[in-house]
Amino acid sequence: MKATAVARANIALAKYWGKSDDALNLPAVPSVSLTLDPLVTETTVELDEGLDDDVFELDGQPAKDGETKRVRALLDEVRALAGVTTRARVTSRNRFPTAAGLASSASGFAALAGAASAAVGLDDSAAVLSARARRASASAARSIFGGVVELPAGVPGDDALAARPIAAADHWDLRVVVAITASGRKSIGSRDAMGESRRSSPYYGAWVEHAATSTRAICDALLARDFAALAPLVEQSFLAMHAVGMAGIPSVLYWQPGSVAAIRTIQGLRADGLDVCATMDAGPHVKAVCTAAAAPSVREALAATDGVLDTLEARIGPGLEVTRG
Ligand code: 2P0
Repeated sequence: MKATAVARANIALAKYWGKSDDALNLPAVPSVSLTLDPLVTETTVELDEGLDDDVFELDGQPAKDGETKRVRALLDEVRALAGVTTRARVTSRNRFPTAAGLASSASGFAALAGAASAAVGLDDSAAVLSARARRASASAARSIFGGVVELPAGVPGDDALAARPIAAADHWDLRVVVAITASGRKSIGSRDAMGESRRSSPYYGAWVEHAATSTRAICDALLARDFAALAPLVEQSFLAMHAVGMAGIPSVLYWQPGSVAAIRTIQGLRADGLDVCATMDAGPHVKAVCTAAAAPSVREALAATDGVLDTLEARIGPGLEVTRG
């Protein structure tokens, strides 16, 4: 009645932004990501007859009510399937700085899905765990798998939607150098921001329409290990996502001066012949995706860029690992 799971953060090269079904948390567009090492969340779920309610501790502190509610929803789902009513103690630790702008919700809900299922005695497939993690946070569906992972767009009502691996972690030795450009919490969370985009951005329809073509081309470039083809497509995906948000009312503008400076550094390195491109998520930090050979120069150049406070480096890693007991 106790299990521990480890899952890793992921970074989307083709971005998820917008939902086709809010109740089932289905993405309106397909996305493709790299699972990242060593950006790990470790989560233990232990059923405890002595508890009146679920308890969720995150990084050594009692979690906020909103976070506990999302955890409880996932626990309720697995308890109902297993015919169990016992409350659970959930302990989760992020082994990476949450300020790095690499969503801990992805690794967190992937690890929770794995640990909760094993703790109640279910023997779920990775696809079932991915669909369960998706209901909690769509990017978490991708962190169930290692390597290069695709989450298709969801058809409204399709509650079985899961991510799927399209290449193993050793397919291509890519690195991700994160340039941290701000401290503190971001202005608006991605869930609210993507909702605003759907409601009020004039570019939302074009974004959704273009996503299938764009994601297919990004998958093809990844599978062919074709960096020259990949780089402009990855930058188009994040720039289009941010443009959609910026054009909403209220506008969602995550960029800081250091974000623009870091993008210019990355594009300058590419013009000089390095295999590197930029991407950004729902925050001000810039992530450089590059080959292993380019990584030392990329990190050095970003660390020397005005407005970049710190850098960290990740590589492609494995999927969910679960231990019972
Ligand atoms: C992504 N993001 O593809 C995109 C790019 C942020 C920018 O997935 O509402 O926390 O929980 O499904 O998964 C962040 O969104 O949103 C995200 P919910 P989630 O990585």
